[in-house]
Amino acid sequence: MSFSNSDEYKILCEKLSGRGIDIEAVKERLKAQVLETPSWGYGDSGTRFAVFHQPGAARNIREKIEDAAQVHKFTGIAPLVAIHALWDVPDGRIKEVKEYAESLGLRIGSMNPNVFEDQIYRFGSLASPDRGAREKALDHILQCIEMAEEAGSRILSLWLADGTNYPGQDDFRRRKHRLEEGLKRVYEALAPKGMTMLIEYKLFEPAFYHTDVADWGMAYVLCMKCGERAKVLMDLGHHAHGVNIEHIVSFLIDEGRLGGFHFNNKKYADDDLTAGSINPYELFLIYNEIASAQEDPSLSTDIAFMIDQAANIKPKIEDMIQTVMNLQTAYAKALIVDRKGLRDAQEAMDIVGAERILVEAYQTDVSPLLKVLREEMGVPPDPLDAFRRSGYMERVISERG
Ligand SMILES: [Mn+2]
Repeated sequence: MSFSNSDEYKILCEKLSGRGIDIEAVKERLKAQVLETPSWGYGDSGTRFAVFHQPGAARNIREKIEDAAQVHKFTGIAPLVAIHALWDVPDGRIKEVKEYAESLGLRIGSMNPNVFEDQIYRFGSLASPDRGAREKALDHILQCIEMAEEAGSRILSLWLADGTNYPGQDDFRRRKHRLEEGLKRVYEALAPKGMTMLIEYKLFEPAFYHTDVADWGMAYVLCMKCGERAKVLMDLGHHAHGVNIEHIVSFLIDEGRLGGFHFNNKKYADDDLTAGSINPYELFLIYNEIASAQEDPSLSTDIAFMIDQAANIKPKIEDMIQTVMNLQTAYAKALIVDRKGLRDAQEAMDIVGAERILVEAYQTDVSPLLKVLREEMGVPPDPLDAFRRSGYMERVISERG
């Protein structure tokens, strides 16, 4: 029997029709969501204290791509995989990686330079007082643009570990000027190719006194100085406690400068936990801003929906499937918000009424809708359960050891 004939789906449809929701339109929008998983989320990872090895964890880029393909196979909405230049393609042979990904039904998503591991980056990369470090970083980023082009990737994601550890260590303004100069040179190389440069901000870590791109405002200013193809990348784990993330999302979308997300979740700092695992209501409120903006024809919502997380002890592929499912669930709930009712309540200054509309959508069990959606997309109704029963993990554990 098809899930679309189930009583639970019929009851949900009736309820949503009553709210004026077009359920077919909701499904179309859910089908159109494209998520990107990170290559680095499939290999062994850890904290600064220890790396606990997982049986069957991917050991190279081919295995990472194989694992990413599993996430897409079971969810149907994660066809992109992000590449970390030095970790994944140290020899620069991106064409082979691209072809292998395509043979498994994936495409290369964002290209991520690595300007934080080499010893020369001790005092930073593009903002470093060391000219040699700045030049090395710039050379590498320019190479990444070439690789991205070869890979068919449209996005260069820049995260710089630049910052200082002690007051007085370096001059804030001089660092800012060096950074601006470097970013402009990157932008000049990338914009004519039609690519987008994303600038990711982070409050602290690895630097502990100051970070050169510490928040969205600094990233936004740097983007404005480069040009319209430079946009802000928001990693959900890169804010201070209590920061209203959905407000930043809304503000940046309205300014046309929200370029992408790095989805994950945090309890304390940049914890890289499963998206939606700690604060699912926040994730819903973020998607609520996206869904609302998508319905405003005056706004462009060309946003890259990327995941940036690494499960240190949770099984990695299951973690990624869980995240994809949590993102899809949050989006589905955001799409069934009664927008007209919400606007009416806001205009009537009815605080309780407005909040109830959001909570009603958030508390709606959308699983009957997602089962029908997945059936229509030809993927299992419960991707996680299906993956567990597929025997994939058992096979790679025996093959990879
Ligand atoms: Mn990130």
